[in-house]
Amino acid sequence: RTQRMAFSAAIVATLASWVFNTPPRTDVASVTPWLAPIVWEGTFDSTLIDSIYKQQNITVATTLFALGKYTRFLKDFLESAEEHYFVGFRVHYYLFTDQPEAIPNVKLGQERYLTVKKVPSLNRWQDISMGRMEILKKLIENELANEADYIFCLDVDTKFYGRWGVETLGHLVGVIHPWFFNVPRFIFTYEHRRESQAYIPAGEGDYYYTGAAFGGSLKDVQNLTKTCREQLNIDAANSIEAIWHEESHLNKYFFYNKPSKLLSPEYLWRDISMSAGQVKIIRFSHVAKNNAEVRPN
Ligand code: 2GW
Ligand code: MN
Repeated sequence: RTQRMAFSAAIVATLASWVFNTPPRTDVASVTPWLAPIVWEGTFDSTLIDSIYKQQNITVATTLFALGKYTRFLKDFLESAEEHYFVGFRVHYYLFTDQPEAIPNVKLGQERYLTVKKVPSLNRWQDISMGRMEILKKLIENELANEADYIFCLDVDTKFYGRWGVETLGHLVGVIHPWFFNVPRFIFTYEHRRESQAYIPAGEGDYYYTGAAFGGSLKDVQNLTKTCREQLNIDAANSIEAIWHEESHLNKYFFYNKPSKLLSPEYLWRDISMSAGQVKIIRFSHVAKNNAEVRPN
């Protein structure tokens, strides 16, 4: 009976939002306290927003790292991205790998480009994970200036299952981590040691953001990668490593530089079988992986 009531409440809310222009989602916050939108299914009209961005001739750079055994994730990532990610818009993937010969041959659509860049193999996973900020900063500074308008930096052990489109564009864009969207702040796994540059005082912070997806305009993401890299270097010099590595530094950056748009966990789910009421659609998700098998020792 409660289920039936919830169902009819959802229908009434949808009808009301069409007829009276009322907010479509009342079960989630769709705006932050600093008035940045939080993108949830039902908060935007995809046809309308596509038509607005269609007039702008934009290019979205998308960076990916696949070192060591992580090249095995590329096929699913690229094939699913071609199906769901900025469909109808110009996308340029920049793929960093230590094995260009292991890149699968995926057929890309019109106005979709892939540039493969060889990087040295790294064995310490900390170097792979944290070296990304340095490489991203250099890519943006040296190559992207006249090549792209926006950039997204994504983990490769992932796959698209639904639309990820122009509704995600903004100056500085963070994605709420799927484990922390409906928990109190004291649960957030920020870095709480003062000695680290990623330090956030207990009881502070806004949201807990994932390190697996972030983006924005070139200028804003350049500043983000530059700052995170500097802070990571200071930590390295002091022999301290933040609890969740560059994700901790990203969270510190977003605390002091508020994102202009947030994406709900629809845009980075953790396991396709994990369920939650507010998440009506899974657009992008980490795939289940056997860490012992894919990570170097
Ligand atoms: C190897 C050993 C241990 C951890 C990672 C790696 C590794 C990572 C690798 O051998 N090859 C490689 O290409 N990577 C790249 O780094 C790849 O793009 C991968 O998606 C990304 C992050 O590593 P991942 O996906 O194993 O880490 P997660 O899924 O636990 O990610 C979260 O935490 C990380 C920091 O601990 C990052 O912040 C990441 O962005 C988060 O999603
Ligand atoms: Mn990952």
